[in-house]
Amino acid sequence: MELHVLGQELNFLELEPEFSTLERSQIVIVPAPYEYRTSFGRGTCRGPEAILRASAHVEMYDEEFEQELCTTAGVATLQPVALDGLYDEAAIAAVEAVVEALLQRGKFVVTLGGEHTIALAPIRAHWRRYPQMSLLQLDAHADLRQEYQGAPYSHACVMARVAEFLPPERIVQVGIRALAREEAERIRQWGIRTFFAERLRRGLYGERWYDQVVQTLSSQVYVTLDVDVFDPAIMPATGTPEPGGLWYHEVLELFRTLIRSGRRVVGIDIVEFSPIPGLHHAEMLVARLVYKLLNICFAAEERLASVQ
Ligand SMILES: [Mn+2]
Repeated sequence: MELHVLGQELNFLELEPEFSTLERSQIVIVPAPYEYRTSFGRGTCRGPEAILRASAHVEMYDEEFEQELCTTAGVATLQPVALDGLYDEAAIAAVEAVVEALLQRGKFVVTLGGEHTIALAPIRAHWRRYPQMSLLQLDAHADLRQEYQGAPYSHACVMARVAEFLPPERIVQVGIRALAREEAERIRQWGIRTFFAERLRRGLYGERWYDQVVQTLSSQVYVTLDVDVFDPAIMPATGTPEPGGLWYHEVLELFRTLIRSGRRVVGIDIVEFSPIPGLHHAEMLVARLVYKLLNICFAAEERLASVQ
């Protein structure tokens, strides 16, 4: 498969060719601007481009790990996957083929959506490569409806589609605070581990809820992060914002806890970012998040222990 990267003026972190060719880079960003069945606010197809544009203002140096990961590991950014005229399974298959090709080359892949449905593509590709993996879903919504408005490929159903191939007891949800009765029943029936935002705030998972979450995960973890997991105060730019969400530092601490435990993140997608023109803090949050999560995932366990 022919894969083409974006040039310096458009790529993640505005990286020079020296640090952003496909051959040299360990990390590859895949923009997947899919939008078909958003139900409330629209615009998530413009998410990847806004994230990449904002990333030009992200510092390459990470003060926590005292490194410039982008120059040591290299980060390539692919041209957006061409999704015009492709819907549901056809769009998912197009992105899946790209992620598959990258995994075959041994790359660490970050997929940028687009609506949550498109996460099915990297999840399936990673699951084939890491059949024992757990799936960590950071989200305000359970996304476990069998169908939504008659569509089984709605963003509100993505985890129900995942549960058709990945054993549902390996799905771990964090930050959930809006779900339908059928989804609550499915969580119980299928044995999905769900950490509700409200219970987390009430201390029902202990003071360090991060540990409780991490203990439910297997040694290889794929992460699907819907930006509506964040509180709308810091992340209003998403189709279906819900009050009472997580804070930026909490999501980072969850990742640190995960890596410190010796588990490995095998891939990440970040979906449902829907830029609001002129609202720079939201796009900066996602751009910083992508880079910071990479820094944490690429830091050795000992490194994390020493900065604890
Ligand atoms: Mn979602």
